[in-house]
Amino acid sequence: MSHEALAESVLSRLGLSEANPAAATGDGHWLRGSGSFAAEDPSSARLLARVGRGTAPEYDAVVAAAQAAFGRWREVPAPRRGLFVRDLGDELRRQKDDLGTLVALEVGKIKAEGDGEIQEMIDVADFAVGLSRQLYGLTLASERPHHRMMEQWHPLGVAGIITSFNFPAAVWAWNAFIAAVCGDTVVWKPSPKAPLTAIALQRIADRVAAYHGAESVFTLFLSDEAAAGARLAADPRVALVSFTGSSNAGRQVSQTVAGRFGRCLLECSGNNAAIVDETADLDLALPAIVFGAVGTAGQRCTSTRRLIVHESRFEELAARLVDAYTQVRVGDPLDAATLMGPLIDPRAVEAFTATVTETRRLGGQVLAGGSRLTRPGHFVAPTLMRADNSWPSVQRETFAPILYVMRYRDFDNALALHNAARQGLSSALFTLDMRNAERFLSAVGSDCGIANVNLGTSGAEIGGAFGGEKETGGGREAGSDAWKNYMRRQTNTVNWGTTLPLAQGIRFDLH
Ligand code: UN1
Repeated sequence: MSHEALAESVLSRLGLSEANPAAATGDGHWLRGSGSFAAEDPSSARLLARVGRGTAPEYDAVVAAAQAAFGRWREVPAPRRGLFVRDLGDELRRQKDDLGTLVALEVGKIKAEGDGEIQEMIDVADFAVGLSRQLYGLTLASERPHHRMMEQWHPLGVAGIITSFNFPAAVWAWNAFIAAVCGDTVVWKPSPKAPLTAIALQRIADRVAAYHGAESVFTLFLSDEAAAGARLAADPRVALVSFTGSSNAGRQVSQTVAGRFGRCLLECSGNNAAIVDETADLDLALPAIVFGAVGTAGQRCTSTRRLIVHESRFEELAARLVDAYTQVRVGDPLDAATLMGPLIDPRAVEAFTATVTETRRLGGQVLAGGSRLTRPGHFVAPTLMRADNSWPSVQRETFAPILYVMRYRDFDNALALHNAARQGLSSALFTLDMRNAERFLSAVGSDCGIANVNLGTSGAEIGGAFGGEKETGGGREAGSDAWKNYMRRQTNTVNWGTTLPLAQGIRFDLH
């Protein structure tokens, strides 16, 4: 089937039309909004569909619905809330192929990665279902006789989820599925560059919610106006704002949320590096580095952007990378032979070109790629450059497939280069030396939220807590105990005795 014919049939099977609504209150009602914006296919620059623009009235309707639903949902026992997410996960299993294709169509990631993204949602659903029976609190030892102290976790409120185009489905699931089992309700504000995936997912959620009395647990608000995210950040009805996007935007969101004592969960820019030491297995390192740098066309926050190579291995690895880069098939994301699709839009291509030019001017040398491709759609060549870690272009996160390679002499030097970045999301070391490996993972090693040995910087499993330090924002999402971000902790003390002993030995006798 041709790309166009496939697009048409997938869109119609997922309930998308030429003109789509702007917002959903999660109980089967959709709102049109005022005006509209375009959803485009980045691999052809052609219009896929139009989407309504949500404005203040639609926003208020959505938040009001989520707020009212919270009043009910928080009383539903957590394991029952889990059943809703379980059925959602099953629905995603059934529609994985179509949804994976939609992600590939809308944001240009290759079909295998589009499918992988839906699998990531299914994995989170499974995790959340298990979690729904494990929202444990502690029982603590009281210092007073005949007292019991414990900790409970209660639902928090409405969670606002702002997602980026690059993971238009999975990052919503990381947040929304965990929030839902925790008893929160959700307002989703997806990227205006990926509205169709959001609408398709909301339609599925609406159908499943109707079976479970979970109406308005998931709601959706679409807009291409920058003010939409700011409105969510400023809204005191929104207890938690989970933001994925650039550090600059994240800084704004977090300052606004902090100003009203709201809670914020940030997953901002990364500038991830991999170190290859003198003992590394290059057969293993090579595909990991190429997938990390070229996968999703370098548009993951976990993408490998800097490669720090021991001088004894530099020439060999550089030559093998150049060879691999020239073999990466760039093209239609729906073609099974393609390894790299387009960038998201013309602005991303401009940022790529400007960054390559700037790095060249600073003295950088292009080893592979370096230019945009002359074909319809927003395609660039996977690019490998020799560069210096201190250059401003290397210090910035450019959402494009540019990998900067640099050499080092001793491991101290490698670690210093590695940590000399403002961002701190993901990191990797390729080594067979256990001392280097352990040091990399130690308190004086990688300063990132994610540190891997003998695998790449991207492609984390959902079972771990995902997020990073420094300008990445400090948030942790998905697995481990990230659920605690979506709940409020309450410390309880019960006196089952007949006297009133005070803590800290204070005496207060009323005579
Ligand atoms: C992101 O780029 O925002 O670890 C998320 C990964 C994916 C998630 C990336 N599981 O690369």
